[in-house]
Amino acid sequence: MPKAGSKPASKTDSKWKQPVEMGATADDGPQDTGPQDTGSQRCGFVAIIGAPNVGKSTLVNAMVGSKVTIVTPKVQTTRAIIRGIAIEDSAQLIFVDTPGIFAPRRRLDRAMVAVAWSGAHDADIVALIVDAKRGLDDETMAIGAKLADIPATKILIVNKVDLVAKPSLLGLVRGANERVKFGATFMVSAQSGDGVAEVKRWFAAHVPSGPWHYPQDQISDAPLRALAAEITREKIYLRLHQELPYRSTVETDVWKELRDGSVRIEQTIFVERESQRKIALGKGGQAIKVIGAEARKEIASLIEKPVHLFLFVKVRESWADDPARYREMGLEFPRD
Ligand SMILES: Nc1nc2c(ncn2[C@@H]2O[C@H](COP(=O)(O)OP(=O)(O)OP(=O)(O)O)[C@@H](O)[C@H]2O)c(=O)[nH]1
Ligand SMILES: [Mg+2]
Repeated sequence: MPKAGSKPASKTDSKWKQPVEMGATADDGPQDTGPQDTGSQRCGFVAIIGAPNVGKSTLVNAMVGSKVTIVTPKVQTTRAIIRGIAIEDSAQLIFVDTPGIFAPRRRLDRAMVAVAWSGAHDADIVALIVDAKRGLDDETMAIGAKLADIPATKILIVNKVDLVAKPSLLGLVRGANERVKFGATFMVSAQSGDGVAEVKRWFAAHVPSGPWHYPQDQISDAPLRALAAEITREKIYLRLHQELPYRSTVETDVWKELRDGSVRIEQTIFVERESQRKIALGKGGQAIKVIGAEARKEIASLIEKPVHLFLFVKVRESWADDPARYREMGLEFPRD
């Protein structure tokens, strides 16, 4: 319930970091950090890690209670670290969504896996997410083996329990706990929300004591322009198939508030070849039109303003070897 006298939470107010015009600097510093009685506050970073597609981003959204990170049925959807913030009792929980960890080949893959591990190393608590149906496959076992290097408290979250019969989970849980020392084990369905509240309460009780890092109604630290680019990327992942989603990236170039209260947004979709540009556009521009319409609708509802979205598809053969693209995504550029 909103506190008497507190400002109404508006999505373009403090819940989201404000868009920053090109060239300006974002204010990342801590601001108004909630209740004055900071003595009883707890606050901590909870890294959500696991193999691709196990439901990490779905779980982060469920914990936050809002969509802060994109979700698709395809592997390798999340490419960088996305923080989603939630309050539980006196605790501020900063959930760190990470890219799925797998055996990387391309430079972009390596950057994604590296940032996922750095998220885990920087966290107060690391939650390993395992897909109940896939079980302890090679990818998850390899992650488990490397978890020993991380001193933080580790917990196991078995997700997608809606897809399997409960008794079959016992072997999975036992096997995982024999390999890694987990402080707790949970079974959830991030999609339906089953079991999510219980995990959240556990996190709230186990993050360190200390003042909150963010204002109490903030749910993400990502600039809106970055989130808008992610939303368009999600629509690409949902609409286009095979190689294309993995050979493309999206950037917001222009974010302009117009006098009539609407926002003009221009985004570039980079692809590697002319043939990919043709697929992205679709016959008579049909594909890009649908992607644009879906992204526009979602961005407009997110910022609660009318949006004019302009998408440009550009061929940039070596975008995946260009440090500028990595900077834009919030990734370290792997030199080798
Ligand atoms: N049945 C079921 N599906 C789920 C559940 N959680 C997530 N999913 C689905 O699993 C797919 C992958 O979900 P994501 O949240 O994108 O997975 P991720 O681990 O973030 O994937 P990457 O970012 O690619 O590593 C999507 O189709 C989700 O709808 C769940 O609890 N039950
Ligand atoms: Mg994800």
